[in-house]
Amino acid sequence: MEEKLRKIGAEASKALAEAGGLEELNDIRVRYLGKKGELTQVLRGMGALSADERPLIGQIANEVRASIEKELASRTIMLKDLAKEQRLKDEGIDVTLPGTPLPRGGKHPLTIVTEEIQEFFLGLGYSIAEGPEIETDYYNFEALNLPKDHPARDMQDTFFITAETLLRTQTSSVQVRTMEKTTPELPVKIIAPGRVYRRDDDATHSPMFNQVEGLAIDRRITFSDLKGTLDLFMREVFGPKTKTRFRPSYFPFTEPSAEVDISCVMCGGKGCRVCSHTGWLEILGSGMVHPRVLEVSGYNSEQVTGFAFGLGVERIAMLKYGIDDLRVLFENDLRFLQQF
Ligand code: 2NM
Repeated sequence: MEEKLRKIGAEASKALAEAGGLEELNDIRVRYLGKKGELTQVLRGMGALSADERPLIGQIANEVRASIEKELASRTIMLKDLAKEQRLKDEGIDVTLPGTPLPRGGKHPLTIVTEEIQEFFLGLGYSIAEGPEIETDYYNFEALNLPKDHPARDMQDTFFITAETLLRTQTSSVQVRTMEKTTPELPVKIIAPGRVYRRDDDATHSPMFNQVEGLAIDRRITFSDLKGTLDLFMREVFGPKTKTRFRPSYFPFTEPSAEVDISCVMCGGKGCRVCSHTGWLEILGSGMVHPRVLEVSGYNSEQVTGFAFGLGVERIAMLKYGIDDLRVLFENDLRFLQQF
């Protein structure tokens, strides 16, 4: 019996050394150590042995089992390592190969213009303020000196959602919200960029467009501050030769109000098709903030004054880049976008 055990041990050892894969190792384990395995069979026969022989054979049987288990374990580790090495070799990535080139994106002309405007005003110490596009009638109209029956509401055909909520027609609502939060602190110097909505749709009007409005409030802000700031601003956006012209106008939220024109970017003021032979282009609206707007926003209009202005980003981009149809700005045609 001892001989038989030793033989099983030797056979198992040989089989393990020759095994080429993990599956094969498992077969070997089952064949020798399994319930019906060879070693187990031999041990079953131990009942027939005499009491003297039993301990010795038992010891040998345990030795053989232990040795098979040990070899099985080390061979398993070895084959696993080998398999892993092979896998790493197969999956190897050559990091020196050139990558797949991705086409480079670019900024949309409206983003370029908006950012340029923001940079200019940040440089003058203004902050950027934002607010909701779905507004209440109060912030979009009432607080801006436009009560419900005011005829100037017709200047902005409005998308109403309910009687009291609407898509904002201007970002002035952001100015009011900011003043409410800031009062009584001074100064307030903000610009409010963002989308606004009006019921308009043709080559120069879109139902959604982008606006930037600015607001400066402090003690002793004057119309000269408005003129100086906007004159500098226009020369920054349209070049140092740009001349500005301030024309009296009307807005319900400013008094006095002024329309700002610049010398035509196409002809320099001589007169051409772009400026309808006037030499001037209408660029933005502005004015001194109406005392009522200051009061409802929490400021004492006896002690503080302010100026405000608003411009359409699409219109500026069209003039700056010579775009003659507004709609190309929203079509996302790469042939257009790649020009910027
Ligand atoms: C414009 C023209 C003139 C304006 C007024 C205000 C506020 F909130 F201070 F009253 N924000 N923006 C304003 C003034 C906007 O857009 C053509």
